[in-house]
Amino acid sequence: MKVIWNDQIVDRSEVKIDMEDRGYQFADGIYDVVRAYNGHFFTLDEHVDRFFSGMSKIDLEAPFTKDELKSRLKELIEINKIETGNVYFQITRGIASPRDHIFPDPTDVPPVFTASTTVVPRNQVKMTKGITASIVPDTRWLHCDIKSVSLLGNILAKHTAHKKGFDEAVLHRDGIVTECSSSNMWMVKDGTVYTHPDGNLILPGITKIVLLKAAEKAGIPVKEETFTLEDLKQADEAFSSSTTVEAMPIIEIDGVAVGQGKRGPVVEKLQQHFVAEIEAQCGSLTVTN
Ligand code: PSZ
Repeated sequence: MKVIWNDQIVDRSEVKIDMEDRGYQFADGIYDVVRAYNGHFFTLDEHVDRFFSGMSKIDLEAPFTKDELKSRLKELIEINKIETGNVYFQITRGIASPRDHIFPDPTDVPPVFTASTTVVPRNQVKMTKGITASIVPDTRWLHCDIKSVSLLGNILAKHTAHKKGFDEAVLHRDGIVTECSSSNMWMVKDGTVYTHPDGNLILPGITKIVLLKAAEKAGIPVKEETFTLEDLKQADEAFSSSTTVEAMPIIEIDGVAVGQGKRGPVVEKLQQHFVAEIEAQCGSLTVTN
């Protein structure tokens, strides 16, 4: 498998990451993950737009244009022959030694860009069966809209849920559900779908954008409004969304069934529309359920 390292495509073993890289020292960087189906990227423009917006939020100037980045990523999946899989890409503020909290002058210190691929099939069994989750306090910082390479708050929450035997962590601040540790969070009550509005407390998910459009097409009412842990307890359905899991039913929270304790009709309808959108962009999928 080849990877991108700045302006080269090389074997991973050839990449040299400096210990004074600000990504390593300070988590001073931005990343994104985009999915390919049938060898074609899905929502690549949206992921690249978010990546550029993240860079501008941390005052990091891109060393390439959006089009240059897109063609480089396309080149990588072609070289690695990725049909269905993920591309992880990240940029850091470069190598500045000695270590200093103050940003280096970007004319002296170029950013460091890397990208790699993994083959990941769609997990249709899980998408049908659903997953379990646990409620965990959201102790992250107040810039959750930035897809920072610092995921410590997210992975600590995931670890807390995993230790207890649950698949995902549903995060809350003072009883208000924000999102999950690596996905956006949704609930359904009386036919209406609820999800936290964009802002500094959640990541503006690309899958969320696709699902909002899918709901509109399906005639399912959506409210981008906050909901509480109490609301979630009364929900008919719950699901999470991300690039890797698409729309994933959450059938149990802390051992208590959500609604009927199985995938509900609203998320199933959204999944069908989601597949239709993938097929429109990437060609037909083999859907088994
Ligand atoms: O490999 C990784 O680190 C990935 S792949 C997808 C994610 C992480 N996460 C997406 C994510 C998230 O981390 C949080 C906190 N909220 C929402 C999402 C969903 O974003 P999209 O839909 O753009 O993947």
